[in-house]
Amino acid sequence: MESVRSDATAPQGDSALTVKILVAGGFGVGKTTLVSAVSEIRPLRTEEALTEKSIGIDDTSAVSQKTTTTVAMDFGRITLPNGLVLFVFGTPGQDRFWFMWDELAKGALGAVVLVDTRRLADCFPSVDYFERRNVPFIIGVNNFEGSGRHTPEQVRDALDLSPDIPVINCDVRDRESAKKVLITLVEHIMRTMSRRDPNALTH
Ligand SMILES: Nc1nc2c(ncn2[C@@H]2O[C@H](COP(=O)(O)OP(=O)(O)OP(=O)(O)O)[C@@H](O)[C@H]2O)c(=O)[nH]1
Ligand SMILES: [Mg+2]
Repeated sequence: MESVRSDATAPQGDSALTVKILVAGGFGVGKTTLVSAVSEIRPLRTEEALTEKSIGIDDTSAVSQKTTTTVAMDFGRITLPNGLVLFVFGTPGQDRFWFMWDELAKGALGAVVLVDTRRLADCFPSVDYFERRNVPFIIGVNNFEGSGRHTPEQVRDALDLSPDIPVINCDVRDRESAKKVLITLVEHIMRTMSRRDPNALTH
């Protein structure tokens, strides 16, 4: 596995500001797809085949073409128009890889929680995880065909989220759409930081 720096604000060559963020959510919701869609470098993936051993453990009914699953993490990098460099880490989606999360979350300034409205409850553990640790997060509703259109307000109500948490629709296969999700997260992180410490962004 390639090694990557996971510090939240590691200087990069020309001292560009880099920020570590996570992409989380339930099994097969599109985390690896999002990281791959936005990354300007060849994304690091740790995919393993879903075999008969996963029958009864991994529910693939909603993503029937899915043949692999993330067993450690995804990693990609994107430079935003304002010059900020995001290190984007995708989490594994299955419960049996929960032990990875604390390590992956170290130094992360924020997270995207992806949601499939056909399987809304799958995102509860991720939402819970970031709420408990006070990590700013936003919800990206990945619009799979057949999932029906839900307004961000309906999703917010269903997840019982506070009004300041952005909820946006996206198609994680589309680079521009996925990029918009990340920009929304960065804006949310900055708002949250300046609310918690009004001088945070001027230091
Ligand atoms: N139709 C459709 N398929 C999608 C969409 N997003 C992802 N997929 C497909 O759904 C499957 C799941 O995508 P992944 O990106 O592997 O999901 P993941 O969240 O990384 O999965 P785990 O790591 O196993 O939890 C893949 O087959 C994708 O091609 C979408 O918006 N629409
Ligand atoms: Mg994955």
